Amino acid sequence: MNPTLIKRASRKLSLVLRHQPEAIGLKLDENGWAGVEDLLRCLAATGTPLRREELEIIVAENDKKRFSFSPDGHRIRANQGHSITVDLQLDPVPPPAILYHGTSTKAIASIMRTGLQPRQRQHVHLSLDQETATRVGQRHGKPIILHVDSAAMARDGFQFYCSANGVWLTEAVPQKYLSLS
Ligand code: HQG
Repeated sequence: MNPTLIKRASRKLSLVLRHQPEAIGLKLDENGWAGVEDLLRCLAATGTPLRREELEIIVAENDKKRFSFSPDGHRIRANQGHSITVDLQLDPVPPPAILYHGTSTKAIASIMRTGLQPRQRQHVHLSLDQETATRVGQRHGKPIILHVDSAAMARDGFQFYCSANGVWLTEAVPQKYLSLS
């Protein structure tokens, strides 16, 4: 499959599986799943025809493993990043001692006042390493990395989740757990 087509289809999947399923007339269940047949039908009806085999390639080759099929292969969902309310049924897990959040320099003053907020998404997204956090921050401008004292947060009762594609998630990070490198 042509890499440009894969990228374009992947963007569309992110849009409809995380943010606006109604844009193609699709319905997600409460856990964020869409029926694969429904998805392909809705995509075709709105000008993005895709075959099942192509969808499988997109899911397998997606650079961040953003999507998963259900074990029986009949359903598909985004692994994280939703703005619509879905219950991914992730179990809380103990986090590594330090996690990282990449953001842009222009957001720092506000973050240091009010902590990290999920903004449009369901969770604050945290990275396991600084390289990943830098790539996340670059999407917003000049990147800057915040260190999150996740060990202290866990001791204080905050819950952490790890998505199927290895992104660490938590509800919010109060300012006192944040430091600049
Ligand atoms: C910032 C990508 C001001 C926050 C990535 C971020 C990730 C605040 C922005 C995933 C703030 C939200 C998520 C506060 C947070 N004041 N700014 N109090 N609290 N912010 O895109 O973490 O390619 O919703 O620092 O790889 O950048 O989509 O979150 O800059 O995993 O799969 O508000 O998206 O993955 O931006 O990225 P986002 P994010 P995908």
